[in-house]
Amino acid sequence: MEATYELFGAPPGNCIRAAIALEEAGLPYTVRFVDLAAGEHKDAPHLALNPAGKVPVLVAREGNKPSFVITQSNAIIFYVAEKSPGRLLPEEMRSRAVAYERYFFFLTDVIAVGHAAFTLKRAGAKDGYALLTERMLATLATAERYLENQQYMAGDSFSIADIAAFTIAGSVKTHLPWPTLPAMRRWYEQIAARPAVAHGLQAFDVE
Ligand SMILES: N[C@@H](CCC(=O)N[C@@H](CS)C(=O)NCC(=O)O)C(=O)O
Repeated sequence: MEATYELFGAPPGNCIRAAIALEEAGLPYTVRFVDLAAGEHKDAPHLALNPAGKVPVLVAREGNKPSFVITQSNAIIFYVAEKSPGRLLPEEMRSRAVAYERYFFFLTDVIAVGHAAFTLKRAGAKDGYALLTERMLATLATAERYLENQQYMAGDSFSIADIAAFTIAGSVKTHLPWPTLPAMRRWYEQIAARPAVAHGLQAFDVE
């Protein structure tokens, strides 16, 4: 029996990346909005799925039975990529290694730094926040070089590297020096126009 999927989540980037991956993979899934503000992620039904009390969580179902539960947005994204050969990762091994390289560049050198900056902001550490934000934006801008001679972040096909890059670029859109980033601007508009990306971005919008 073919599995169907439920993605438990909320609007922050970790969940949005997982939703875009499912959309781009074309896997059948439904969204289960978890109200973080109301503390729903700390309630017993959610803790039964993820004892860490976090989102996203992906539940695979065969019939009515959950057959598989996985947490951690990046584990979800890789699982989804493997379920949809060629759609989120190149099949050729070296091209795939480049996609990993770029994906982890955005994840560890840009997104993680952005998360650290946000934590400092919440702690009132203004100088640290400014320093890490500046570093994150400068590092993100270096991705211009990936796009000078190719259409996507990791070559000639869309990949998980584009998902990571697009969500972080979108969240700091108004702070990027776009006049100096012509290739990234072209790429950003092209990724934003993908229907699967647009659907994934709105996955956790509540009416
Ligand atoms: N490394 C985890 C981070 C998960 C995470 O921190 N999720 C946030 C939302 S983006 C969350 O559940 N926050 C609620 C909390 O920590 O109480 C992942 O990538 O899935």
